[in-house]
Amino acid sequence: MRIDIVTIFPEFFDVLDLSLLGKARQSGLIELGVHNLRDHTHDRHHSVDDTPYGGGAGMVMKPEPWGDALDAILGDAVTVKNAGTHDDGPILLFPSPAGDQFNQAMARELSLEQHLVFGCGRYEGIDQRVVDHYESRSRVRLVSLGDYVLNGGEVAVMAMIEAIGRLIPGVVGNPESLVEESHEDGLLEYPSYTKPASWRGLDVPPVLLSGNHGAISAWRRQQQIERTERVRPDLLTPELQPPANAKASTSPRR
Ligand code: JCE
Repeated sequence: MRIDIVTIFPEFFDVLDLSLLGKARQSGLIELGVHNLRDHTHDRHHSVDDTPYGGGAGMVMKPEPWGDALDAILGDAVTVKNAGTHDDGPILLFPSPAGDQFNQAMARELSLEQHLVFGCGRYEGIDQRVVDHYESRSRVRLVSLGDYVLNGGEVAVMAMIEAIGRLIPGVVGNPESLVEESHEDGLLEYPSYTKPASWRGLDVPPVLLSGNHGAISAWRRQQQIERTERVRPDLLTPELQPPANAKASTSPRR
């Protein structure tokens, strides 16, 4: 997978040299390009922002540097929208509190793509025409990490790249550890324990020391269900959850 990021803080992404994602880059599973938006300005002060039309607090990111930066990444690749395959050109992703909420299903879908391009906004956001323009040239999605406001898209992109990157075959050493984790089966994970069997007066649940693998599986499943009922009952009522996207929806097309 190729991932490009446009940002005014390229150093932010230096940490992607580390750990699992760093190894995936060294082995060529993930190809990463981090681009400084200011390299696509043409004025003496390398301005990326300006005052909002109509007034209001704060500044808005100017469209021209975004256009130049994204054109340089997309090239003149003609993209066919919604052709239904995963090789219809790059997907442009803009973190935004107004986006669809990012989740494990979205991470799964995006992990199948060949090319993701992330645009990191700052200030009060990016001139709306940037999204409007690229929607006519490629697939564009606004994505939100959750219902809180960040100062810009960088932290959101970091989280999404970690969630997506670990789903690419070969990035995580043991693929079984992917299946067992929270959200992949719609339930939270069971509690985990390691040695010692007793610590500060707290004992590991005896069933885990029993060697009875059937009993262990049943106990873990029960723990998952109880935990999910207690802290995330919404996960147990799928009809209350919005579909991850139109394609994944089981309801008939309108
Ligand atoms: C961002 C800002 C809206 C005023 C670019 C915030 C995503 N889940 C998320 N929370 N926050 C974001 C996010 C993403 C990109 C930008 N801001 C700040 N957003 C209104 C200010 C600017």
